[in-house]
Amino acid sequence: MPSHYSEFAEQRRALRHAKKSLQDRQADFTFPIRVVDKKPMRPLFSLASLVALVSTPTFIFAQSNLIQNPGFERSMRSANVWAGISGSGIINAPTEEANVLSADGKIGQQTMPISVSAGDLNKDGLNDIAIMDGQGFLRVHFNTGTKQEPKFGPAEFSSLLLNPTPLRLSDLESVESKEKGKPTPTPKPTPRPAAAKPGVPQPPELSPDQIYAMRRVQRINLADISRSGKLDLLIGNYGGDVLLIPNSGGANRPDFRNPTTYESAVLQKGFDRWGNVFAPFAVDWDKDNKMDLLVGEGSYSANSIHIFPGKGIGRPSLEPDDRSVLAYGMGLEQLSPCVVDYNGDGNNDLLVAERGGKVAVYLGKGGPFKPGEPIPFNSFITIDGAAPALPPNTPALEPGTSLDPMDAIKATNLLNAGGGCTIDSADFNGDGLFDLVFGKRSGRVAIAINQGTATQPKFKAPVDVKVEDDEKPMLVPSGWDIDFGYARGNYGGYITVVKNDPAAPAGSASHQPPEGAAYLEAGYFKLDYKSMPQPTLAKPEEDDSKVIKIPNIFTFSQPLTNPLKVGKTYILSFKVKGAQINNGRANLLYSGYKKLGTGEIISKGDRGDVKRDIRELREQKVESANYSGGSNWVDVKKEFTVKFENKDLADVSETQPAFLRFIFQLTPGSGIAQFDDIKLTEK
Ligand SMILES: [Ca+2]
Ligand SMILES: [Ca+2]
Ligand SMILES: [Ca+2]
Ligand SMILES: [Ca+2]
Repeated sequence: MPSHYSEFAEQRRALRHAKKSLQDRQADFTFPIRVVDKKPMRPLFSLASLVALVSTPTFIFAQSNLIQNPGFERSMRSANVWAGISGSGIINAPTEEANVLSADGKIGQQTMPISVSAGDLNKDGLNDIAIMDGQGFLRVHFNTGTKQEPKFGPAEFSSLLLNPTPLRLSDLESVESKEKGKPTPTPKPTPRPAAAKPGVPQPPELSPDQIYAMRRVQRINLADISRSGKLDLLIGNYGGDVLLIPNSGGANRPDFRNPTTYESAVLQKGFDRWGNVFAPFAVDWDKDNKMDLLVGEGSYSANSIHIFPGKGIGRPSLEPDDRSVLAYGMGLEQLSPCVVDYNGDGNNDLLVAERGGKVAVYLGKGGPFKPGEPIPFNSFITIDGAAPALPPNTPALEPGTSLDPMDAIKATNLLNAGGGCTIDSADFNGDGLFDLVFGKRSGRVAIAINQGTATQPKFKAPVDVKVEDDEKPMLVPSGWDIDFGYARGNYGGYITVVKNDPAAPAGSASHQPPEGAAYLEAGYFKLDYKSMPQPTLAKPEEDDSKVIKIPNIFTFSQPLTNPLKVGKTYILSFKVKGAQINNGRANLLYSGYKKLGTGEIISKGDRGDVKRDIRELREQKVESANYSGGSNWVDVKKEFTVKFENKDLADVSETQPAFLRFIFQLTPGSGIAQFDDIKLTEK
């Protein structure tokens, strides 16, 4: 497992959800009503930490409390996702997984690299690094160094978030909100614009889940499309859309915002898509003073670098008739292009990163681009510009020809960014030679400085980029699942454990827990950006009662390891403090379940299919405790008796495993909520 996973414990959860369909994620997020047979529950913490718990005097109380880690005494260090730095001071952004073609020819889930693009976004003469992360946040690490020596600051986020991931609640919780009179509009599929001209295929009917999946795996390129002197943003995605997001900021203060509608930013006019996992790159390839658009792909098609020759200034055209192949992948996949003059002959050359992390070189011939005349593969970049160290059985070459990429890739001394990567170039040390920057599968960014000459570039192995910052880490509570709205664009939001320790993370002045030595806190970091405007929360769409798109909702939850006993009375209690908390509630969800049939084969289906008797009874219940916070710690208590209304469940003696979720809304930027001493005990 890549090390960044442990550094992003919370994000790992968020992104595990992000890679699945909405339906799958709903199953994850919701109350586990699908549990049919009682299975032994996985322990929420290791034996070692259990022993540690036993050795503390609080164990007497912990024994009767059904909540694990009820006072947040146990926690794990986690990176602050808003700073974009791992615990070891290295740039790190969340990744995502997608279904793509693998080396063995099968479609399967793979971790996709983050996307990078380099450029001087704030016009201070130093090249900055922009990242599109796995959730679809554009974050920039501005270069705070000198012309000769780059240094990078913590991430600054733009307000762009094209594909937020909603929070799904269970049926029960939604029933509860309905009782409060909350409207439940039916979710509307996103409309597509009408076909632009006759003969253009009609828009496909896509479900919200499909639309969500298509808009993932965003790959970016910064380019001055409008020739305004500012860098605009091109985005390709999994579904094969290419979008243009104009830079709406000032000359040295870039700003990227959500377009009025997603469709208004899509460059294609029609709906037919000829590839996927698109990686756009805008450049005047043939130097005719018209910006051309290159598009790398993908997963399932021929995998090539395509070119749409420019017709003028402004929005590039992506009409299907204008597409030509600039370079064939010839077996290389997941192609990410960038353009440099590799050999210093004045003609543009093409560098293409592929799914193995190697970089293919295609040398340009110069002159106007002629459709039907793709440029040939030349070589892979080697370490130190050495001759490729090829296996002895490599076919001999005719003079003036190049190896097939599938042979050339077998050399043992190729530059490699550590598995599938994205690529861009910029001069990071002011020597006039292009350097390379990679977005990696680990969520890190690596730079390879060019140590060669204008005609013979030379690179050492790429080095992960560090960040100069003293950002304090977060502490994720063990045994709890937390959601501070990252996936919905809740900029600056956090949930962390705060310890009674002067060096503890952000929090109240006192840091004095009402119980033990730690408590849980939700709130907002002050985002002190130097080069970008403060990002703003997306306008919340109208929420379904179960599908929450509001950014500033926070949750923390835990499945209970033991069932509740029917007929017994329990007390749910906790301590809470804070300001500007809205709609705060703690929902304890439980259900009764009973099989009515025998579960044996009772008939055969039409085609001999076995049909089973699956008649069963379920009743779901929720007990809620409301809270709003205040300047002092307040005790909240809710007493309830476990019972079911359905008389047929009368002989059920215990519930299915129960689930506790705290859910609340904080005023963006200033709301704060603190929790401690959470107990669920039998009376
Ligand atoms: Ca800069
Ligand atoms: Ca051109
Ligand atoms: Ca060249
Ligand atoms: Ca350089």
